[in-house]
Amino acid sequence: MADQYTPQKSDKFTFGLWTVGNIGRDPFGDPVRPPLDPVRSVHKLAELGAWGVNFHDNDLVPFDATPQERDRIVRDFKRALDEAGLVMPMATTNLFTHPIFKDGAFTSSDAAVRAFALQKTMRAIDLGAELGATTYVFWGGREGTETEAYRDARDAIKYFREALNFLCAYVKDQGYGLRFALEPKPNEPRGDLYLATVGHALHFITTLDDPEMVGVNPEFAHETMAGLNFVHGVAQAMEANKLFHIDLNDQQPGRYDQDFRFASENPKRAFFLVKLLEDAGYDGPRHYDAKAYRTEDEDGVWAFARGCMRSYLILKEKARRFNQDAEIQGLLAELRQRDESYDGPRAAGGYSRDGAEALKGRAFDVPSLAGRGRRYEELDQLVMDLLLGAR
Ligand code: GCO
Ligand code: MN
Ligand code: MN
Repeated sequence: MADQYTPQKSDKFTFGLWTVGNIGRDPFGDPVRPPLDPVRSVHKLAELGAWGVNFHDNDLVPFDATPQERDRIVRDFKRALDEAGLVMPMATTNLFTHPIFKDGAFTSSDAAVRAFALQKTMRAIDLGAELGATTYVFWGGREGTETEAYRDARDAIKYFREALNFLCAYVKDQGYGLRFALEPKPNEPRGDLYLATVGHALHFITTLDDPEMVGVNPEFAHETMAGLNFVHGVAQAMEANKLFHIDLNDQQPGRYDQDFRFASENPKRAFFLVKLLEDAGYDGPRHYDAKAYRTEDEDGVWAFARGCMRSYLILKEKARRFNQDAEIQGLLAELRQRDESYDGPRAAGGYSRDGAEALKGRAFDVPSLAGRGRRYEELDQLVMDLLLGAR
């Protein structure tokens, strides 16, 4: 039944082929669902209101496909995209499934493996560009360690940098209009991964030959696994103009890599995320990197995909109501008025010797400043009322 939370293409929802196509294999159990034909996923996602799909090279073209097989698969897939009216805004490389990548790809200690990873990535970039991708994601799946006994982590970072500099140059040389987005993750599948958080990645980008070309693709589950606040990670990326893409899902801290349906575990944090994205006018894809519970059959997969988009749209509506709610806005205005009532020297105007002297000499009513409550209990309960449907 269509209602106001039925997704439209203009909502820019995208799914990875590997997400709806997840067959439910885990370290303890065999697949529970048969593989989904990518062409079927495209048609089904279009029917549900998604805007696009993304893939790893090998989600579409098997690792050992011949050039003829590759061309046939890509032709059929392109036709499906056209028929369904879906776009393919992001592409990426599988640098983690094949045993050759067991000790990493770009950061492998073996120079031949590093070179092979570059070759595979250039071919995958060609494929992505052919299908119209504008963002290319780098998730360092196996870029990490279980032991520090051999590879010096400083060398790993250097290898990573060499690879990205090489690939940025490749993309420019080919004239592809692609930007790169690094996806941090703290652990899984390796014991520890390099570029573990958004913060690590943001700094690393500043050390590249062409930092303008590279941003981040933060994932809800990844910062949450590390016990971090995902909203803060996204905000810092945005503030640095580096939010090139985003992976939405859900996760409980301290658990295995869950990739749950968006907002299913932490709806309040998801609300603040959606509010941040919408208030800031983020106009990139709302990409789901999540999977249906292993208990599900194919119908369950589509219920999962619908749920991801529906929850986003419900939270978007809640954010709109937050911004229009007279009581909430009244409280915010009162707080802001008080916060801005200080009239005197401060950091905002920048440093001057006179300003510094004036500030050093200024008398503050410390007990009164320290004593006044912030009213966040009231404010947060208004948010809870809103989220729980009581206002
Ligand atoms: C994970 C990652 C991946 C990447 C994907 C795109 O935890 O497995 O999130 O799903 O997002 O490889 O690069
Ligand atoms: Mn993930
Ligand atoms: Mn991801």
